[in-house]
Amino acid sequence: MLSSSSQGKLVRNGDEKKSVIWLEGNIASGKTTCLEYFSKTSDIEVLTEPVSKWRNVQGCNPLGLMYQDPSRWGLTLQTYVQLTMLDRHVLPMSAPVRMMERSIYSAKYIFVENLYKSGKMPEVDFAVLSEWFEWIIKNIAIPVDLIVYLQTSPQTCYERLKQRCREEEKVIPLEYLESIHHLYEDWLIHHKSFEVPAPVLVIPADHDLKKMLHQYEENREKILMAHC
Ligand code: DGT
Repeated sequence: MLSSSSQGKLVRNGDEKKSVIWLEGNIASGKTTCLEYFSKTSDIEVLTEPVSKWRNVQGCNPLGLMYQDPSRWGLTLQTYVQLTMLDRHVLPMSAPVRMMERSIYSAKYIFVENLYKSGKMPEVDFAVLSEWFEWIIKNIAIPVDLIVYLQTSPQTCYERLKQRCREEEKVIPLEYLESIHHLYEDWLIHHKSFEVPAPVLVIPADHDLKKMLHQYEENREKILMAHC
């Protein structure tokens, strides 16, 4: 499904058209597999989420701290997520097509929103982060031509999460994934919450690996020709 709420921008470099795709989806929705598929089969630039930085900034682990005590460490993590995602967005492009795992938008509209709405982020922390975010998107160009949304059920993500057994994520309950899911659906499917900065391509992502690879193959052209 290709929705039409586009404000997609073109990035021009000389005469060459460049396009930027954001890959969005719940935790453990299969973004890594999707990125791997496209990086192996096309000449594109892939930017993964800087999770290793969130797990180790000068010897500290803000991701782990946030899961242990979100009220205390939510602002710390989200400030760093905002910085590191912005750093990704403004990197000069090294190929005509860039596929990027998540965005500064989902960090704010999904994860910060979730912390705040669930009562785990104090109002003052939310206000400061929101002002930072608004300043960034007003003053810094953050191009995007297409959002690919891997749509999963929270239950599927929960099963995958248990399988991969990442230390920090052992404390994540199903309810957390359900909240993230609803925020994504309200944003990208129902257009009920926040601005959607590009058209959205929805890929059902509850399937096994074989079927997922088949779907990526089927949607390949649509995704790689995002700027046309
Ligand atoms: P995949 O391939 O779809 O399983 O994706 P992963 O595992 O490479 O990445 P993902 O989305 O599960 O994110 C890694 C961890 O970082 C996960 O525990 C969720 C967390 N995370 C990502 N962005 C944010 C954020 O902005 N705020 C918070 N609180 N957590 C975040």
